[in-house]
Amino acid sequence: MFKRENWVKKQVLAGRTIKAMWSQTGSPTVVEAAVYAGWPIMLIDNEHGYTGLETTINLIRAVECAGGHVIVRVPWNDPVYLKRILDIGVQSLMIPMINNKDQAEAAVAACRYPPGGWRGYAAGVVRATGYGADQGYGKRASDELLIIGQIEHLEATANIDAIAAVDGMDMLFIGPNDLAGSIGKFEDLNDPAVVAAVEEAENKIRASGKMLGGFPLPGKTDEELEKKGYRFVARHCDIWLFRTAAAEAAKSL
Ligand code: 3PY
Ligand code: MG
Repeated sequence: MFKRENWVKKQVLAGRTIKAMWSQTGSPTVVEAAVYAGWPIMLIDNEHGYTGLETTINLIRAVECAGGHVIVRVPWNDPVYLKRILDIGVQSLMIPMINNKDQAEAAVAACRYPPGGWRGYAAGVVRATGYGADQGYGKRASDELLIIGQIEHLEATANIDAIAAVDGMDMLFIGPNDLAGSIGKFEDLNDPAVVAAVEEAENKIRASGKMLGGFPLPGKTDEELEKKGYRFVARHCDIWLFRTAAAEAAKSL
């Protein structure tokens, strides 16, 4: 019988560090090619990417058809959008700008069916259940969620302990660009103040016991993050890889 399990969550709970490629292009062909090229997890960026839900479904189909898995970064901590992205079958979500305990609790509640939350119900007809094929989904759905909150503001770093204490906020992912902007160092990731703010966030997240995610600051490697205890690293991005390769090829013009 149809039953969707969260492979990504299983990996991180087993102590493995996952690596994902950001998908910015909104192209099912590109994400499919990335999975075949060796990337088992695509991080579909619907915060800064420009895909709507219909395209997102087709991106997910392409990734899954090639044997891969998705994490979707939603545009914002918005219960309406969260409900819809969950209904299309996404189980691993990244949510931007989780700055305090209330925002973390609201995010988790929007993703969980009652009694744990207040996600709206249409399990009998949505893609998440195989359009009704998985009749046990409602009772199991919350356990299969991997909710990743982004720590990317000065307010958030001050509140990491309280955010991490929220049940269901499984992982905290540092966003160095927005964090830098919030401390007056916009686009200056090498500034010592930014490096220190990222380190402070890393230390607090590790001490909290919640899983840590992010991407390397300039000059750092994925391996360095793994050694620091990162369970999720997302550095490469489809459009960036294409643009870099295209610029290289253009040198011969
Ligand atoms: C940030 O750096 O602000 C992020 O959200 C990561 O893309
Ligand atoms: Mg950000």
